Amino acid sequence: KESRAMMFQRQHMDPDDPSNNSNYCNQMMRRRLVTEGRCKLLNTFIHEPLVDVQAICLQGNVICKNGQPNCHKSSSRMKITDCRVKSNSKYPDCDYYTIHKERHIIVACEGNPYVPVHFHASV
Ligand code: T3P
Repeated sequence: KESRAMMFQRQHMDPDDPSNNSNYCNQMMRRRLVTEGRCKLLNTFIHEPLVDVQAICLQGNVICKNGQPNCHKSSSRMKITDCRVKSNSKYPDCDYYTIHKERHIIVACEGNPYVPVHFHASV
């Protein structure tokens, strides 16, 4: 069975450099099975080494929006791509805008080892 940590990697990790292909999100959202069952409205891919993203769990502790205490904000900005669904897209033909950014990111961490399990926000 897929762990929450593995699911985070599948849905949010892409250590390759940001692509200048405007179809990046359409391809990645499908390839990583993020669009199974519905067109997910917003999903972020992180273009940094996995170890650097895992290290966020040791960085600035912040309260998550749901009140949980296990969110962490990256001390540096990270290269990310936001995939935001186009309002006219109809499942199963999920159509996305591909939007590159450099932002601090907030992830929720869990477990032992204490690793990212949820992408919370970019700020
Ligand atoms: P997950 O918990 O699988 O990581 O907040 C609901 C989902 O939206 C959550 O999925 C994360 C995702 N999300 C992003 O990927 N990027 C964002 O900037 C925000 C706000 C949410």
